[in-house]
Amino acid sequence: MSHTPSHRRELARQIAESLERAASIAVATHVGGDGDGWGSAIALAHHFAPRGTRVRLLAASPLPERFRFLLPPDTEPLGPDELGLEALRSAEVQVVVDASEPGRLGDFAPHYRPERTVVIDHHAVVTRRIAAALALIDPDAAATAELVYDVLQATDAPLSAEAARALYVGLVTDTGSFRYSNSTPRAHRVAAALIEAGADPEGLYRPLFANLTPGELATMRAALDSLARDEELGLTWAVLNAEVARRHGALEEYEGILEQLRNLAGTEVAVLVRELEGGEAKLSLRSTGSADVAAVARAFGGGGHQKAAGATVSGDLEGVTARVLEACRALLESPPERRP
Ligand SMILES: [Mn+2]
Repeated sequence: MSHTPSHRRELARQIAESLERAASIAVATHVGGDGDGWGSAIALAHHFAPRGTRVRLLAASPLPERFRFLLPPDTEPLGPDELGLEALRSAEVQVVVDASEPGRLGDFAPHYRPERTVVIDHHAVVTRRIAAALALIDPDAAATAELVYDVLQATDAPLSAEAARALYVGLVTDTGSFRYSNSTPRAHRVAAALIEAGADPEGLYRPLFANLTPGELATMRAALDSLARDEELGLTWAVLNAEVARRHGALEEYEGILEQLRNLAGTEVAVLVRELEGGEAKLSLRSTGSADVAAVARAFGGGGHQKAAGATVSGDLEGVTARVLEACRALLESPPERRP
């Protein structure tokens, strides 16, 4: 096991107590849930359901196929339909993982009751916070999975292999397989404890990372065909129109494309703009250095971290691309000390 940092201990204990006391809990992550959000949510289900707690997983947007193998048997996350909303409204404790802002909760947002809400997250909160009775929010944590690990350590039940696997998926995806700057000594210590509890890094690698379909590879090729760059500024971008994504089958995860853009030598900021149905486009921004791409995302109504951020913008692909490139150029042209 790895010891919980002292500044988190009291809150982790209070959250553990509140979850242990509850007869029913509903757990949700943000819209567009990733490995950390789903891994954290599913780990809570694995930990508390066997002890008689009624645990419902909520899907503000569908669970990506590649995380489905983590689910407990006979568990299906509930979308924001009548059944899902009722599960949330009736839960004694309403848990949100990997999100702190109400805008991230999708159609479930209006149904949270602050006195029953628990938030566990590692994002720096920039807009409004979700009102909650208990909130363990620590941007120093490598992943929300690290904080959920701390909460589970504060319960009186040992960590199961299933919960450990789900948390390991959260850590490995949010740290870019332990390569990003959040790959802290603590992240590695928690990973070690999760492996000791039964997480198998090689066994998890294949379903997570080695599961591309031919259509997804073709989509990736189409995106890379559009690759363009401003060498002087270190700005690299690619676009993906909706027609290509439709033809080849949309990727559940665009991280692979972004990784190639980011890996191109000299890239400071990488941008992927993809056209959505209905006159919108999704921006994904990555920074390899000190440029704060979250500032650009916020200017387009989105958010994220300094090194990884995104936004959904209305407008056609060309117009949105031109606007985001202009914002990225302005960011890269500002002297580093004046960057937000
Ligand atoms: Mn996360």
